[in-house]
Amino acid sequence: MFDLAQHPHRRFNALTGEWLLVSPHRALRPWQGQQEAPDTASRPAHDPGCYLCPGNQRANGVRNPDYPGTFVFDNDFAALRADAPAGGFERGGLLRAEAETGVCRVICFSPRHDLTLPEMSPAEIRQVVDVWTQEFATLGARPDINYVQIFENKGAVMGCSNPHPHGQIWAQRTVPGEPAKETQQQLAHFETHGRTLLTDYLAIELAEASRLVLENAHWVALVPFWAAWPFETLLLPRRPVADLTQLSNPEKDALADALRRLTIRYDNLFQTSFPYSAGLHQRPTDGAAHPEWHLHLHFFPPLLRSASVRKFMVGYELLANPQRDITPEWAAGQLRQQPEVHYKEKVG
Ligand code: H2U
Ligand code: ZN
Repeated sequence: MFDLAQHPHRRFNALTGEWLLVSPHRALRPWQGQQEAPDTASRPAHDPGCYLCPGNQRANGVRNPDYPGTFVFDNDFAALRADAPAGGFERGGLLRAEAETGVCRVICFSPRHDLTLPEMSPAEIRQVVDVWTQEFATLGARPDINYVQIFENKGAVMGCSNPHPHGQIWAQRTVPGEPAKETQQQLAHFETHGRTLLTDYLAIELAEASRLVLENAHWVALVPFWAAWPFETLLLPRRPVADLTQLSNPEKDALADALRRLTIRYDNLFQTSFPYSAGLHQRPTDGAAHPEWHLHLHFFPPLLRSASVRKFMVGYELLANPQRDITPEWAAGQLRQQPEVHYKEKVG
């Protein structure tokens, strides 16, 4: 009898149209590999050497204002530039290149150097949601911007260069690979069923309940059936909206609440500042309404069984497709068990 919890199988990612391999029995294998140093450093509220703290000088010499809440600026080392020359390159149909233009921004979530999202208040996180919304609206309205990617790298293991709470925005002319795949999958579903793919997916997950992590009036966080990273989650609104600007005030407050509670659970899981790359997926800003698009947030955390053991995508994953050992259902159960009071608050 086939059992999702025990037997090797592959799962379909309905959002991207790709498959992943799940090997539940491998979770028991001994670990003699590399150990990460957990992030236990205590930080000052203001670090004179931090290029994101209020009043400090950045790498390009500009001084940050004495900002009281969030603060957004153009990335001084932007990967995309609005004024890059147009043009392209082609050889025999196989070597192809196109000039790409865009804008990169950095968002400080808080003036406090020592905080992270789970340690901020609901009202402070709501300010972050509002900045994301404004930036999406302004950048997305530009004729030269057809996609706005908002994301956060958290923790040194995710390549984050600075512990000051911050995220980034890369906005560009073309729709990049992941949102392009999701557009295709969501469009196909919407054309067939007249409802968004994630509306129908959420109904199944609410009925099954085994992969749910937390809920509030407007949002649900769950470990997706097709999760590739150990504690990967998807945070999605119950109402099918295509982008942040379509959210009501109560929905934005509820997003802040869900973000806070989810990231607290992450930190509590291994009693550490839990590293991840996370971000929003929203409709392309190409002028079309995109009713097939159902906005959502992905969290991709690398930690596997403790703060010191992380997953790498190597070997089979690089050459074939993603693979995981612990099941999404087991991971969801672990996250469900976590309290929603931050562990630092408990001891402190
Ligand atoms: P991480 O989120 O991966 O740590 O990146 C921080 C960004 O901040 C990075 O893209 C930018 C870097 O280019 N940055 C500035 O814009 N100004 C600075 O003075 C330093 C870093
Ligand atoms: Zn700082």
